[in-house]
Amino acid sequence: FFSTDSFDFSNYHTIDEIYSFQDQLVAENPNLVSKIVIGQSYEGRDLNVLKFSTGGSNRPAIWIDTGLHSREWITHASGLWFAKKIVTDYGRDPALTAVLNQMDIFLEIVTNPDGFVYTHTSNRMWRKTRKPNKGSSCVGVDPNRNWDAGYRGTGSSGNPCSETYYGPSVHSESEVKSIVDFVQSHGNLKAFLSIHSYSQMLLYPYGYTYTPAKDKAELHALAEKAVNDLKSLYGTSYTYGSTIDTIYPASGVTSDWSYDQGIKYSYTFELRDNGRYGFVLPANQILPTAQETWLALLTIFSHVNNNPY
Ligand code: PAY
Ligand code: ZN
Repeated sequence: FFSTDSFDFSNYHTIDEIYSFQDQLVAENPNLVSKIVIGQSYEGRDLNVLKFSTGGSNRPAIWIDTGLHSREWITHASGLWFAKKIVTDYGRDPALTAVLNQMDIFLEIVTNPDGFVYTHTSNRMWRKTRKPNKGSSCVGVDPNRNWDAGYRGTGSSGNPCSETYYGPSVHSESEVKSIVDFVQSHGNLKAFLSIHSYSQMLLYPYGYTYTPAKDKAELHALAEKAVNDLKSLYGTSYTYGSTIDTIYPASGVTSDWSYDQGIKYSYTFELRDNGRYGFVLPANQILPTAQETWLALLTIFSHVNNNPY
């Protein structure tokens, strides 16, 4: 009923529009894209992951998630653009083609669907999941404090009313647990890129400790290269470093978990802007944000592909 060629990437979209886009992209590119349902959200919505693969079985793979925090709309919008970019550029862009000839890419665009619907219907600034908390009138858990990596540590809260509530138990949120199960059963992820906004940062582990990651030198050098490439398009400046040194202490975050699972290339992106518009980034910044971020992603993809471990 529509072609992804006519999809309006320069505006924000509802979950129904995003899910239709995903299905249409699969229908148009059956040899390259498929959709995997890795679980259901608390309110029962499918947790959809797009798989980009040119063959093989259980190839080394790159994971990308956007929208874990529902108010960070620029990340879902960028994820949609990345999905289309991958199918457009495969076979045309030599760097992406080389990556996809050896690796798969998994992309979860609406990683917190209940929260995302809530940002459209009730509260544009909703961050957390929508699971009720026992003994509290406050709803939701911070899905970026719920992972088994320094769980309940510094920079997370035990108060269900807090925006950084770590939840009743580790991986209590099905939006988190579904990824944990997927990643562990796949067993061959080599990069894990979690995309948030805002602050214009490229972060690597750790957030829960000042102890440097054992691969810090390599992660730092690659981050520097990625942010330089990002900046080359529109001059957007990113800072980079470990989460705890660069933004603040944060425990139970996604990329610390993936790193401690042995996925060396674990990063968190904080997209535009620096706070002028914050989470409510004007739609006219979607395309430039997605385009510049893509350059950083490609740099990381190529490095991962060229440095097997
Ligand atoms: O994953 O490295 C990480 C942790 C940092 C993020 C977090 O607090 O979960 C940073 C924030 C985010 O994207 O959620 C930054 C934004 C601006 C916020 O809400 O503070
Ligand atoms: Zn976030």
